[in-house]
Amino acid sequence: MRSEELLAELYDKTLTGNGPAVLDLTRQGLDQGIGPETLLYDALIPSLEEVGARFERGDFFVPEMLIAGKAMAGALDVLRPLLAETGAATIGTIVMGTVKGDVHDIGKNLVNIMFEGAGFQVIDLGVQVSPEKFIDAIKTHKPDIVGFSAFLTTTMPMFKANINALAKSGLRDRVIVMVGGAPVTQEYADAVGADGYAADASAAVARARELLNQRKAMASA
Ligand code: B12
Repeated sequence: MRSEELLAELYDKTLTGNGPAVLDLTRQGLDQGIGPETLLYDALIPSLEEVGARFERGDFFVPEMLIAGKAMAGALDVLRPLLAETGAATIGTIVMGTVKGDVHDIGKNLVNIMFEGAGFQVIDLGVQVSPEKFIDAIKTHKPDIVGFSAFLTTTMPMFKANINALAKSGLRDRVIVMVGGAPVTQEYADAVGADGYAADASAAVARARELLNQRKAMASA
């Protein structure tokens, strides 16, 4: 199969939530030399965006979203070691979680993979993470960064709730707060008082590096 055909097929099979075919095509794509980023950004992610658009129009329902999400997650398992392939020394620690009330984890998992690939130690708290659980993890692991992921407009306010909880525990200045997720914008991140926002996993790593360097420069000034 030509690369374009394979990517189109991967897009279609993700859209229809055909997990086994998505796995096959992902492996086949890698075998014939298509890069993991290409499979991700030119087929899998656009397909999930279309799933979301169809859900919004009322053409798809929750079960369709669920099977498409599962198919994508299967492909991510195959791509994970390739995306995270690096010998980089640990450059920082990040505690990551999807906020309370929200179960979307594909975007967060992708961010984690890219952070691991860039040499971060990632402590993933999973989904539906309460402010208390974030606080406990920050006390235990003393990360450089904490990342909050939200995919629903109704759960985005948890960013502020988490930041308030950090302030209340006296931890706000000890950790860099990054936020993200499909509906999140730079304006929203600024409004809730986060230190950093990024629209995708690669940008998240770049922004994290910037923020860490800024902090180091401030500490040595
Ligand atoms: C798959 C999916 C599901 C699956 C989730 C499976 C899973 N394990 O994650 C299931 C079926 C469970 C689901 C459920 C629901 N969903 Co849903 N879902 C989706 C869908 C189609 C894809 C999401 C996804 O994984 N995208 C792929 C990833 C890679 O997305 P991404 O944004 O590119 O991710 C990047 C960035 O966001 C960023 N990022 C992410 N996190 C972080 C964190 C940090 C710190 C940083 C810096 C960056 C960052 O980096 C990521 C990687 O590059 C979206 C549609 C969409 N357009 O997002 C709807 C969508 C998010 N869901 C939606 C809805 C409404 C729901 C439900 C309420 C439906 C219902 N009636 O029950 C429930 C809510 C359940 C809950 N309590 O959380 C709406 C939200 C609307 C809104 N404005 O709030 C969407 C937008 C669909 C739509 N267009 O209407 N969903």
